Amino acid sequence: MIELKDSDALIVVDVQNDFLPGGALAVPNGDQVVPVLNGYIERFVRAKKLSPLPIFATRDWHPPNHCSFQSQGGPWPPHCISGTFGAQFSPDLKLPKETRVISKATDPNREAYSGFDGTDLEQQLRQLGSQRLFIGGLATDYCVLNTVRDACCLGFEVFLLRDAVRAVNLHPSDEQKALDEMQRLGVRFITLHDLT
Ligand code: VGL
Ligand code: ZN
Repeated sequence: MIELKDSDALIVVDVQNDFLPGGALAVPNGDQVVPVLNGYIERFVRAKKLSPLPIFATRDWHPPNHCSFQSQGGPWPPHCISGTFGAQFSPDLKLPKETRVISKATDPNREAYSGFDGTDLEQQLRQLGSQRLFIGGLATDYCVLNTVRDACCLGFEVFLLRDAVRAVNLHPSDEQKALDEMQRLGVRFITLHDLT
């Protein structure tokens, strides 16, 4: 069992309409993470008496001419264009009003899969005194992996929400490769049942 403490933070990665069924870059079964993430959110909200423990939500927030789009020679269909419906968080994701939103990959000429890349996420976490990061969302083999990798490199203790991640699996083994790398980095895999 894991007991949450004041130096913990939750990071919900890219649970946006374009990554959900019917979206421009739908992650297979991506919608299944939403109710589970709501469970984690509830625990982080309730863990502290006055204000919730810190909850971050990252979002892919691309300009219409982003370099990752096929029209610009990149690998992906256009997705998560800032201000569009596809870039909005899932309407079923119950983010509290205190949620800190981190927008990334906003520069047309740079890809940024990690929530730390080109953002002030690390600075905010340091300011809060966060030490353990609980990370889940979409997609296991891209933005979750890169966010987890950076978090480990920056010295945070990382918990992967194993029941609240799904992979794109452009190649069928991508999910397993991502999980193997996270395991090698010393990440602990947990499920909602592990939280008291
Ligand atoms: C992502 C592909 C392209 C992700 C973002 O959030 O994992 N994947 N842009
Ligand atoms: Zn993207």
